[in-house]
Amino acid sequence: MIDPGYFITFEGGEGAGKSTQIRLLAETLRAAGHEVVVTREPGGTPLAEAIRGLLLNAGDPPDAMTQALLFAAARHDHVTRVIRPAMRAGQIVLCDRFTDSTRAYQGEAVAEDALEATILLGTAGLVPDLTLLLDLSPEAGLGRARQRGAAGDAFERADATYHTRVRERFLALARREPDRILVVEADRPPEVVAASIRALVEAHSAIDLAGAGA
Ligand code: Z5A
Repeated sequence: MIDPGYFITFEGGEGAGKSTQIRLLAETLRAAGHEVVVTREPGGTPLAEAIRGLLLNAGDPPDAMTQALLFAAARHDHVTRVIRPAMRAGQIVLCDRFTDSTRAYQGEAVAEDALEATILLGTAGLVPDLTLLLDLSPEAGLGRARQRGAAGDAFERADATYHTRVRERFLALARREPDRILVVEADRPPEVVAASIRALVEAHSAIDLAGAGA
């Protein structure tokens, strides 16, 4: 059965503006009369939020395969309890990070076939309808996060070349799946980025952004 809802994920490096843009798109969609669920990964359920705490606050981070398995466990709980039910109810789900983050971050150290196996188990086959990749240099993104006063989680503390390779892996994923993953230049003022995102959603989905309430 095809779910009547729609699933949009936001991806990109640290500080790229994903949370900001999800909030702005959710406002636009709600004003147009849509029911919207905003969620995030790792997280979105009490169990997955607990796993998030284990992963992001680890003083001695586990190896990448252990991370991938924990992300998959968190994701399975999130997909089955939150994302799928919302889509069955015809809602639009906006999710801050999803499987492409696993590919971009854990893909550094886990072989592709093993990583894809964890992803398939975690998602039970769910693939986003649309993914917006907010592309920004790691220097700019980490600078924004530091300005905000973030303490820096286990991933942020990785060296700058690691974040550059993460960015390259995200862009390679977009080249591999150009119909699903759309690259958005994130080094522009938030309202300009938001306008680009609205235009992309209008052009690449059947979602009506004008709606009765707009
Ligand atoms: N991870 C993984 O390894 N594998 C996985 O499968 C998954 C995740 C799912 C989760 O971090 C970490 O988990 C992540 C990868 C790993 N680590 N890293 N790095 P997170 O979700 O907590 O952190 P984040 O995604 O990097 O969130 P963030 O720092 O909050 O970034 P953001 O949501 O993209 O940005 P923002 O909060 O909207 O904006 C950041 C600041 O910039 C803020 O002060 C804004 O006001 C400002 N901002 C936003 N937009 C702009 C523009 N356009 N111009 C100027 N300033 C702006």
